[in-house]
Amino acid sequence: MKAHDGMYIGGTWRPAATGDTIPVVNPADEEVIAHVPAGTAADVDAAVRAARAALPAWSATPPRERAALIGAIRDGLAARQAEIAETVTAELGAPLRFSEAVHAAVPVLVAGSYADLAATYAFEEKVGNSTVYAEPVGVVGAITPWNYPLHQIVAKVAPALAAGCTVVLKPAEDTPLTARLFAEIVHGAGLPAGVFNLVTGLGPVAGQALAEHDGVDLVSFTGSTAVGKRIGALAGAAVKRVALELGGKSANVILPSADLAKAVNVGVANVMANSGQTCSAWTRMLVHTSRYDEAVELAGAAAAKYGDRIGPVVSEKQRARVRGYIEQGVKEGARLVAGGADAPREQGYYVRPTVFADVTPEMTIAQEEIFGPVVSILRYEDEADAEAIANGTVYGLAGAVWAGDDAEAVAFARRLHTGQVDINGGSFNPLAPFGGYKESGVGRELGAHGLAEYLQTKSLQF
Ligand code: TXE
Repeated sequence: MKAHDGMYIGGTWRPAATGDTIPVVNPADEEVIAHVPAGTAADVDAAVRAARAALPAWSATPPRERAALIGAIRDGLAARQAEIAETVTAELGAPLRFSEAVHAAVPVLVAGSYADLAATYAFEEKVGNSTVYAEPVGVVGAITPWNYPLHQIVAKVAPALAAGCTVVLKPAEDTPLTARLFAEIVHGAGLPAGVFNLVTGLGPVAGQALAEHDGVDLVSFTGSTAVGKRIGALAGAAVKRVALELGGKSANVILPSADLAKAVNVGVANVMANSGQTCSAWTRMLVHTSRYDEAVELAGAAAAKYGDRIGPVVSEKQRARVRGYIEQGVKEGARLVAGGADAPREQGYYVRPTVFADVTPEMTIAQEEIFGPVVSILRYEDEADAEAIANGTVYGLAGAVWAGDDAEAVAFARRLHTGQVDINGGSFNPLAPFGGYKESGVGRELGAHGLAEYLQTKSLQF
């Protein structure tokens, strides 16, 4: 396929109406690896029209048939995992092993879960003297970020299709090649033309046009809180459904009874994964004062072991942002125990695995999302103090609690104002709802809760 043929609208590939393109850069060596169409409002409009035209037939397709087609997408994702991993590595910079184990593998699980849910979900229910129908919301505008380029797409498109919605996807401009691969897989799965459409382009141009389009019934957005708030305001003004998955500043609370070495090592690994570009990353490590020094030593050693093994961050802009936060941390009096703002290599957007000790709750690095490989270690005096610190940011996306037994950790986790908590390590569950309290967002992704975002109910009374 020629690079400029990268948009998929109404079942066909096409360049942008203007013919303009955007370069795609490999963050590991700063080389331009491809160009994709720079879609504008005209392309978005064509895609929304295609999605509207496809909606009546798709929403009337029996759920089991929709399930079979989502299953075919799942199979396509499974068959092309190696190519997906290479593509994510090329445009995001993640180490190939991580791309294989996470970026290429998780979407297969998520697509599979929605093939199953589409077949089994109660789209019709008796409630007393009523029948309640769960009907598709309509045309979905999906706007996704670059940090988990394929997962973010599948976590929106699969439930939307399962619900009977049609979709226009605007992926992040940093990682459009994974999105194009996904569109090829959808095409190969045999979805009717117009059910899924891809418009590549810049956020303030194509993204904004999609968020503002009258023909879109629901905007599902994952990205920065700043853009999320604007999209939420637009949706509010238009009385349109919206789902927002935004930033986080999740706490990793290590209670005194926990296995400290395990909690610290897993905690550091959690932040270093994907070079810290994970909205749910446990970026604030909270340690009881009695074990604080020991934890700092363990975390410093854990980060130092990473050395050069983490990938770059996605772009020059993100590297500048992350370095700015590290410099700010030093300026505000936090103590560097590993890493720092200096460049570890001459080429590529690399940031050193960094750990800060003596971080206090009001510091910028303890409040704002850094989105880089940076752990902040905070001290607490007792459980009430830990709870206040953990809940003391505008965010509430995820977190972790470690204790000698699960029951103690669960009791503390129930006090956290956050959407998802890993108990003594936890493990990924594609059926568990994921999403934020407070400014981390509105709505949930994954599992049946994620499907419900794309449905509206109608009740008939007898
Ligand atoms: O996000 P943007 P950026 C956070 C993280 C990161 C920061 C900035 O802290 O450092 O955001 O990242 C599209 N109308 N997260 O600048 O701009 C854009 O094209 C409509 C957290 O990359 O929010 C892309 O597709 N759309 C996060 C998507 O929004 C617009 C993941 C996200 O980009 C738009 C990524 C507009 N006006 C960043 N402007 C998470 N929650 O996982 C941009 N976009």
